[in-house]
Amino acid sequence: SIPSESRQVWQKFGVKEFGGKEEFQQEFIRHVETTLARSMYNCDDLAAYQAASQAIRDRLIVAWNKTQQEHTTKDRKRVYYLSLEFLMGRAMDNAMLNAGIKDITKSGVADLGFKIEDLLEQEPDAALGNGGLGRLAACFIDSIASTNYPGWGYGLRYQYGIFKQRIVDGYQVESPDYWLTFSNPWEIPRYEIQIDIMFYGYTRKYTNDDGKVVHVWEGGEQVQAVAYDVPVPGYGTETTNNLRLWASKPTREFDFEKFNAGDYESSVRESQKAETISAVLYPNDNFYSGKELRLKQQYFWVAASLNDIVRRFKKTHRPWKEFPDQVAIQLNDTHPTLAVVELQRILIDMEGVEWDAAWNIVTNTFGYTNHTVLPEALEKWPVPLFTNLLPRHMEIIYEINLFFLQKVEKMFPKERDLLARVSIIEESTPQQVRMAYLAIIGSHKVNGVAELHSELIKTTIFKDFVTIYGPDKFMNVTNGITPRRWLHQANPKLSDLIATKVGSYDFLKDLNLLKKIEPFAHDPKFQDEWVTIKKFNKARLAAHIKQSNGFDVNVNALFDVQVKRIHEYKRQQMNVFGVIHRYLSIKAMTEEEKKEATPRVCVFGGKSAPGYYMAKTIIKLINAVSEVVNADADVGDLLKVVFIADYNVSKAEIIVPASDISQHISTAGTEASGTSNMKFVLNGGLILGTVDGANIEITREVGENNIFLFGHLAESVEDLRHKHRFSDVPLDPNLAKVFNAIESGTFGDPNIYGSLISSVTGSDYYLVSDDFQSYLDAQKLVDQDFKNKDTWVSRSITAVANMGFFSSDRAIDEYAESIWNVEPIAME
Ligand code: GL7
Repeated sequence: SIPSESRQVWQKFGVKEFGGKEEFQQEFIRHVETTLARSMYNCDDLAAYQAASQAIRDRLIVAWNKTQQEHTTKDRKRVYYLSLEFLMGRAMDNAMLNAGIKDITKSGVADLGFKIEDLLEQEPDAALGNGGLGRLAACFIDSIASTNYPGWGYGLRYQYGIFKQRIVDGYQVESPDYWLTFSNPWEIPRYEIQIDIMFYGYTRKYTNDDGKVVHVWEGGEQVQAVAYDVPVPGYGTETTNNLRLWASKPTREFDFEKFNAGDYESSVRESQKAETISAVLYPNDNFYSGKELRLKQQYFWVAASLNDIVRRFKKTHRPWKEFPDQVAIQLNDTHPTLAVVELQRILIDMEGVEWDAAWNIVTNTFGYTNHTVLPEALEKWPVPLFTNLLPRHMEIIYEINLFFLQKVEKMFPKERDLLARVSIIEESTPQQVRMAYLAIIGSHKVNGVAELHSELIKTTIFKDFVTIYGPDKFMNVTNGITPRRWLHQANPKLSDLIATKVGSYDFLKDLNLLKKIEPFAHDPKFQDEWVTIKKFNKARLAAHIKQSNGFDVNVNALFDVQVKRIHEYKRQQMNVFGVIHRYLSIKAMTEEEKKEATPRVCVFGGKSAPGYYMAKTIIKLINAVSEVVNADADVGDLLKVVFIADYNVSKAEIIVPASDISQHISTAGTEASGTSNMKFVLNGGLILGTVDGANIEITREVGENNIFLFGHLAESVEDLRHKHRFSDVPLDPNLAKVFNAIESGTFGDPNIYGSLISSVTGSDYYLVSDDFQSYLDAQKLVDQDFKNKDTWVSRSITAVANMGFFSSDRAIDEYAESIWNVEPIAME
């Protein structure tokens, strides 16, 4: 360490956070001229973005260092959020806002000849996630920092995030998202933090001098994990936490022997193979595909993270049994479940802890969040593949399973079937490792993400585990969203208006303060301002549509939005069938009737998994309908259909504030929570939705009058499906008309849509026909109610006023209190 006489020099010149505008400008120019080696003669928007972000980054790093020092000195329990996805979007605006330097930067760059908005546009999205699950992780780490909890995220530094989507001839076309083309100012490479990770090989055991059986895992392939740290600044606090992302690289650059023997190509092959581990994000949402590379990613990430966590713990020289007092680890879905096994392995094989003591530590450390009940999304790994890749882990899983089943057998000696049902190993050919069961057995708490969902997991997929562990192990933490990004950044004008009534921006830290606008729900002046802002946001989206899709939409029309991953269970097909029904109705209207109709702009957006045929067909149909409807002179402004390509976080920030109605219309019981539903309502849009996921709690908070609900309830779904399987259920007559139009070629070659139609006329697993009439009725009500501008705006204001519960700060407080047992550390 530095000798005390030298420390004065350090302290004298220690980097300080820049205070005012001029200091920012000085830093900006320094980065243009040195970091970028440019000057005012060749500084374009991109270079200006890079220089500004470097200046902001420096500031974040100062706060980051302080926070980490403080947390280490205070030596209190930390939480680690393990997620294979962090759908962060852009960082710059958020960094400025949270660090409280937005005004300085804005006017600072303006003096230098730039517009802050243009600079922000230069940043590529960090799209290291698929959809809701990944965005939830991003909101959560924002909240963990903003509420001063000592917490880190751990993830993978994919070189390619979620693919880019283009629409060609109505079809989705994917291309790689190489988001690291220009160096990424928001990460700090930690080349010195390198961890060796092993795969394959074999295990053996021997008895040591003390007569103890020792297990070793050796041989096999080795790669290195290198850390990249992303500072996560809290809002209105100095706390700046860390998101550590791992990248894979070869242990040796290349094979010298092969190289010297003249075999250059194969000498570099090994090193390229190592790099593929963290190269690309798997593009599936709510769908599991059992690829070996995916399991490799999971182990690579989990092993590197645990190595890091354990190393940090060992520095405190505490006994192992205190590990759970210092460390809480949250498993974001089953993707990191191997961490349970890896920690047990470290403790028993490397640290010499006895099995039972080790297992106690493990189960007290982990919490598991389940995010879906869809069977096709539940991870199961074939035992042969698993054994080959991770032989020692497979042995430990057998042991965990054995002890668990022995316990169950003792508790329920007569129930033979129960053992097979709850075994971690599914007795299929080949056998499979059920990751969700392993996660439950290895954790002290299991939570769902909205009330209905948390009830459903207890009564369906995890029912037997409730019998075994009792109900207390299972709980609910309803999801939330960060109001910083999803209100203040996405909708600055609304945030400003709200602040005039709340008296400050404190609602961005305590969202329940939104209640203070409720008394103004019927105030004409406030209503006017509210409506003006919605119009402004609609115009902003209209401009975007003009630019990306090339046509105009009427900003006075009702903006009806469904943007989310394309999935049969989310039922975009029902939406587009509804649009066709609307189109046919308009075609049949008299001129008089047309005058009475409510004009609509139907906006769709979302990606399909590249291998998901049905979802791709839905995209094609939306685009085909768009082409026909938008070109039909009979329709005019009454209906426009828009598919916005490449929906991502940045586009959501433009789309969400512009909705009058947004659709969250999953078959009841299938959408665990949904989080965009919360974003839309927080921005003054009303929901058209089913009684599913967080829609239910949103209804409770905002009141039944301020939401449009329809459709069958979750409790009826099984019966309805049964009816479809065992009897002839007639097709809904309005849907039949829609299918006739498609089949008669109104939207091009009908053969394209054959499977889409027969999925409904056949088993109708997602109950599109069953819910269709109810959906149309709800839509009709929306049309009528939208005409009454006064009531509409008061409903919008009332809804926003009651959204306080859906802040991710509240969700994080609940996790901290009832699962992690961690406390905030205020910075001194
Ligand atoms: C999801 C759910 O589908 C979604 O309803 C939920 O809001 C989200 C976050 O909890 O998790 N589960 C899942 O596997 N994905 C989700 O988005 C991909």
